[in-house]
Amino acid sequence: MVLSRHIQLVIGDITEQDTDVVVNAANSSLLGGGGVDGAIHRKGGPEILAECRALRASKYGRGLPTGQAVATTAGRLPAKWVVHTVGPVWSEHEDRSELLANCHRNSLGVAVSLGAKTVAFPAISTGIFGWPLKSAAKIALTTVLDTDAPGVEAVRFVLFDETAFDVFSDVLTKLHRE
Ligand code: AR6
Repeated sequence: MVLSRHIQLVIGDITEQDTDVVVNAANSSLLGGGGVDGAIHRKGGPEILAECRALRASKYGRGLPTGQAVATTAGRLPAKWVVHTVGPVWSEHEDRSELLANCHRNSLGVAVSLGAKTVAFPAISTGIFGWPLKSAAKIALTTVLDTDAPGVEAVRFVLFDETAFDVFSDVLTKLHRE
């Protein structure tokens, strides 16, 4: 584990982050939705959707597969880029953890290719997609700590409320003790 990587946990709104990259909890269509996705397109403006449409018309004609990641402009957001990734929908019957880990790995990979130094993640899949917070926090934090991402100096998890913040804090504290 790369415990030296700087991990920040904050309560806040992903659209207000001044990191180089903000990660969007998108869906395969790349054409918007609710939650984080809705907020990013609303506040970032039409330039983001225009680039998403261009991606659908070219490389991702069938949509962005779950676990993968792709960058667009951040439009009017303070960040430089939005990296869109598609989290798995929670299932009680099937273990989709690897797909959730892939979202984090692949988003960091895209951030590295952009030359980003700072990356902000929301708690992917824990809203509309229904993933239990504690499990999502373990997967997100261990994956970010385990992934080699040259040039990325800080990864910030932006939690929407105190409950999510407390869960991520507990999991991170336990990981540092292991
Ligand atoms: N900033 C930070 N966190 C937020 C914000 C915000 N502005 N808004 C919500 N959250 P979700 P998912 C939290 O539903 O579960 C969309 O329709 C929220 O409390 O945004 O991956 C997409 O188009 C939760 O903890 O993403 C997809 O169809 C977390 O962010 C689908 O929802 C993620 O919630 C993706 O669902």
